[in-house]
Amino acid sequence: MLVTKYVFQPHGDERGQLVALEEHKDIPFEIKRVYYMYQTGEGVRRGYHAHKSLEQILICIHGTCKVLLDDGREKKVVPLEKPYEGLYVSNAMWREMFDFSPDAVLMVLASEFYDESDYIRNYDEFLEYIKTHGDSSANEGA
Ligand code: T46
Repeated sequence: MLVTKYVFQPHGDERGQLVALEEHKDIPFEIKRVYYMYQTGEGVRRGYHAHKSLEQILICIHGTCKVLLDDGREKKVVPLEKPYEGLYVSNAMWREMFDFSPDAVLMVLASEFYDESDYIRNYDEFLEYIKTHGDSSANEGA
């Protein structure tokens, strides 16, 4: 499984750091939605789903967390520890987010508006979906 982590350009000066993200330039899709999670309780694990078509970039802009990626054949755990790093998560990829530090803010840039019908929330259904739809097309060559 290919894991794509983007390293964004921080524009630092004596005042501090600034990261700017533009769609189709720093981010490989049109950004239709931004959401973020914070005050995640100790020991909480979120996600437990895949998406049929949604592509996302996960950025832990404060604190740290980990993301489990599972393409149905292989699992990888990716730590997110830098506010200038973004993890690309393709469609047809099971994801779980965990090990949030108490100060973690996980921001997500998404290629589509919120649509509950795009979620696959059952792992067996996910494996079936992979079988019938083949590999994640969005992840190929990423
Ligand atoms: C994903 C991972 C990384 C909305 O109303 N609009 C939204 O855009 C989102 C993302 C969520 N919600 C509502 C739906 C639920 O009632 O917020 C509540 C929590 O969402 P959910 O349980 O889906 O959160 P996670 O952390 O399990 O998953 C989220 C995203 O939903 C998902 O697309 O890839 O973060």
